Amino acid sequence: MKHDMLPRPLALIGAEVGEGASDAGCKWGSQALRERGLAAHLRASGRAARWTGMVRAPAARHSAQRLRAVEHFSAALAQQVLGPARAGALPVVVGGDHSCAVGTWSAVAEHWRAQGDIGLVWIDAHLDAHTPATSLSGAPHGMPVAALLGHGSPGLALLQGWAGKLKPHNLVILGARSFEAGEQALLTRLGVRVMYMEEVARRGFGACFAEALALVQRHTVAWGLSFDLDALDPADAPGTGTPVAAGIALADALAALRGCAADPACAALELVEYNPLHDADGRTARAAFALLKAMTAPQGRGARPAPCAAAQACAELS
Ligand SMILES: [Mn+2]
Repeated sequence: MKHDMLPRPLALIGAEVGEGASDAGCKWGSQALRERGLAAHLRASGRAARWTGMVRAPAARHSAQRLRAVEHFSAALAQQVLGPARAGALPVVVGGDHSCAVGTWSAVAEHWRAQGDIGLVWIDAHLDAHTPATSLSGAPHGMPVAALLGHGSPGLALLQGWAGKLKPHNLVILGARSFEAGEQALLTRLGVRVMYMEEVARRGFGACFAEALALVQRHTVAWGLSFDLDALDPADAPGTGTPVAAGIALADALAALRGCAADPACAALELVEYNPLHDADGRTARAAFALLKAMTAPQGRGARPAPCAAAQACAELS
C-alpha cells in the first residue's frame, strides 16, 4: 500500500509547561485534555491515536528561573517529538504554554534537515516574537517565534545544536491582534508575513489560511501548524493563558482546518495554551477536541495534494 493511502497514527505528546507564562495554569492543560479522553475522541474518527509521552517542565520558583526551566524542558520535549517522527507517526503536541513550540518545531526541523526546510503556520492572537531584550514581562511563551527564527536566548535558538530552524519566508502568522513594538519590529525586519486579525476579519479565515498554507508549502519539504487557542474568540475559548477580544470564530477555524493534516507533507501539529483553571464549563476543552479532530480528519476541504519531494521522503521512511 502506498504510504499516503494509509493515515499515519497520531502520537499525542503532552507538553506540561506553564513556566513560560506569568499565569502557569496551562501547565495542567495537556493532562486535563488527556483525562477528558482526547485520544479516544480522535480514535472515534477511525484513526489510530495514543499518548506516546508526557514531558513536564522543571518548576521555576522565581521568574528569573523561567527561561532556564523552559530551555531544559525544550530539549526534553524535542526528544519526545523526534521519536514518533522518525517512526512515521504524526506528532501532535498538546500544551502547555506556547514556549513548547521551541521543542516541537526544533525537532521537526532536525528531522527534515537533510531533505530541506520546513514551513510553519502560526495561528495566534500574539506574535510570540520577543527576545529577552525586547520583552517587558520576560515570559518565555512570548519568545518561541524569535527563537525558531534564530534570535534571542541561545539556549532556545540553538536547540539541537543549530539555529534558524525556520526561515522567515517559510513562516506565516495568522490572527495577531495583541503585540508589542519590539517583536513586531523583528518580524518586519526579517520579512515574516503576518496576517493580522484585521486582515483575517476582512478576508475571512478560510481564505487567509489557504494562502498561508500555500506560502509555507512553497519552498519547503514539510510543514506544520501551531494553533494557540487564544487565537479564537474568547466567546468560543475562554480557558486560555492570555485571552484577547475579537478573535477567530471556532466554526470558521473548524471549516478551514478540516483534513489539513491528511497532506503527507504535514510534519506535525501543535495545540497550546489550554488553561483548565479558566474553563469552568468545559467549553475550551470541547473547542480543543473539535480542532484536533478537524485537523486530523481523513480528508476534507483543507486537504491538498502532497508536494512531491516531501511525499517521496515520507515514502522512503515507511
Ligand atoms: Mn502563542
